Amino acid sequence: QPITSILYPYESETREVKALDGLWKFCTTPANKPPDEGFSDQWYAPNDKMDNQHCQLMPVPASYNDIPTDSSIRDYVGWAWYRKIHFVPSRWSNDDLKIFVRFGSVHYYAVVWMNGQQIGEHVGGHLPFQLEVTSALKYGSSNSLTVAVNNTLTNITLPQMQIHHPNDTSRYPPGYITYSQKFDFFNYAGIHRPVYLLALPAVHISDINLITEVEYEKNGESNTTIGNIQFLVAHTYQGSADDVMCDVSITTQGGGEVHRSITTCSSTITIRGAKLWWPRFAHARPGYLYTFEVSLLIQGRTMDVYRLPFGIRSVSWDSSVLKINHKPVYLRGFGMHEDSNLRGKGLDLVHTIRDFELIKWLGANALRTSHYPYSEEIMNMADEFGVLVIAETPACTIDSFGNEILSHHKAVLNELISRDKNHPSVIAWSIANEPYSDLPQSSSYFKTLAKLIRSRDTTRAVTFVTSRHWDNDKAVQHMDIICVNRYAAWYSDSGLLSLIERQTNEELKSWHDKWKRPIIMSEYGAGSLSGFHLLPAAMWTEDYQIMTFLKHFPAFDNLRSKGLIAGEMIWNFADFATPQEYIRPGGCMKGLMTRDRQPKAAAHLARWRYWKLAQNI
Ligand code: GCB
Repeated sequence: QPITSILYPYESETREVKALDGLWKFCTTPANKPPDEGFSDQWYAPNDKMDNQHCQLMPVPASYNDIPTDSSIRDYVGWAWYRKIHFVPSRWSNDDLKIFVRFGSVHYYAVVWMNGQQIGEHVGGHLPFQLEVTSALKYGSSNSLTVAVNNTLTNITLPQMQIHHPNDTSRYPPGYITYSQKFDFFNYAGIHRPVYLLALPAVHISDINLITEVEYEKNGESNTTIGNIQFLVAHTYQGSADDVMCDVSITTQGGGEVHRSITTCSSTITIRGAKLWWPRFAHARPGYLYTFEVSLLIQGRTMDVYRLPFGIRSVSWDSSVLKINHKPVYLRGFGMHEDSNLRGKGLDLVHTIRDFELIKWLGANALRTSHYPYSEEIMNMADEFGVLVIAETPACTIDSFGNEILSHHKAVLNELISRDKNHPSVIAWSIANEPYSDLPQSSSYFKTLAKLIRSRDTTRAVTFVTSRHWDNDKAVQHMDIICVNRYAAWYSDSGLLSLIERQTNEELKSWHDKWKRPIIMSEYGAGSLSGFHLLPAAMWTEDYQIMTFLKHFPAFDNLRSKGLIAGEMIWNFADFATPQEYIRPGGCMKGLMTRDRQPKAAAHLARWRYWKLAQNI
């Protein structure tokens, strides 16, 4: 795995960024060829061996699955090849620069060549990686970037998938392969997030770690808010540590400087009268962001400049509630998916902004990045909008806890924390969604991962999302907060709406009584087909989805009044694609929004609820 100190690719006076997004050449491996044909036939070679006969144009970023009209591409499993011809300016041929290619994410395995030279690979479909290409480039000339992408999931990938080789030739042709997945979303594939070339100073800032803490100081009648910002700036300078200093400033949104110092690159800054970052509708304007600007000085000379937006806030919790800036906050939100029509899981800024407009419209203050890390652009929006985020790994429904999956899970967590550690919006790390945490071996597995997270970050809560029974879950004991998914009157007691209130009260109280930790209802809901109505309400109608919510709300109010619940999150923000299954009419229909982001009737009810909760924080 490449090094994962992965600062967002902002430009500055010392950093140039060139987007390689747009149309790329794309080919899958023909069905009559061996799966590794592209490797043996050297499709990565600069003389463009990607056969024009079966190649086509493909937009980047996007999933490739839903764009062509051919089901063999929608359902393709194996190596797919992407190629981009691009120009590199001659001014980049400079000993003082290093050039990198940076991928926001490629699902799932990626092998990368520049001008026929393999420059690296990456495993895992949801996190960025950056590879150095300085010596592989042709400057002042055109260059050929090739990426081979493989979406095959197995028992040791996250998420996991089972591959079957049925040998019953009365039903399947010889060599036939089928796949079964436990996770409930379509395994979209391709280059999902932006691709950039970065020209960085040879000696550059490689990482920044900011930790903020908040204090209130009483001065007679008034309170002064104090923000402490502990920072660590990492760099690539190899010489003596005595040569290195950092010129650090902190500026407000209006551009005013509230701090400036030339210091060692690891220090603490105190801001009296700090404006805090708050979640939406908490105590003041949500999402206040300062800019942390740092110039790396080597023997007094500026080598690199980087500006990082950040918020001053603290996260804490007691045995029943979460606190931001030492004040209780009740989560009202949902689980989401990166999913949209035609684009699949490809980043689409139209959708990103629309989703945050809808989050604002709904009066929500929290989301979970179910069931994998979302794009950096979405995380940046959560910071801006004051949305609290439970950041989740792609470990959805894992059922085996061996060493191989553990070591990949560790790598993913390390990459996730490296990427998202500076986001004020992130309040908790979710190790997994609905693992088989009733199995005894899950205990040491989750204990190990919780320890890893705490060794890297003690400022946020550690959790995972359980669907097990409160009395037989073996892994929640290692968590700071407990997230529970439960589908009363849907997956259990289907159609029996009258049982919801009792079951929700009993269930969540039992979790709290046993563990005395903040409990979040992280999923509940019902599927509804937009426009389908029946009275009395029946499953799959919009009426039933509304009734499901209406029956949960009194239980939540009761539990909340007794300090037994710290948040409620609807499943799901919007309808999303799943594999073809007889229990799903074309996708998971539990969205408040349709897949094209228009409200279903239940969205108006959720909006009424969330605005009401927002008013009596
Ligand atoms: C769950 C899963 C989620 C599914 C949902 C459903 O428990 O966490 O990924 O989409 O149920 O609708 O089945």
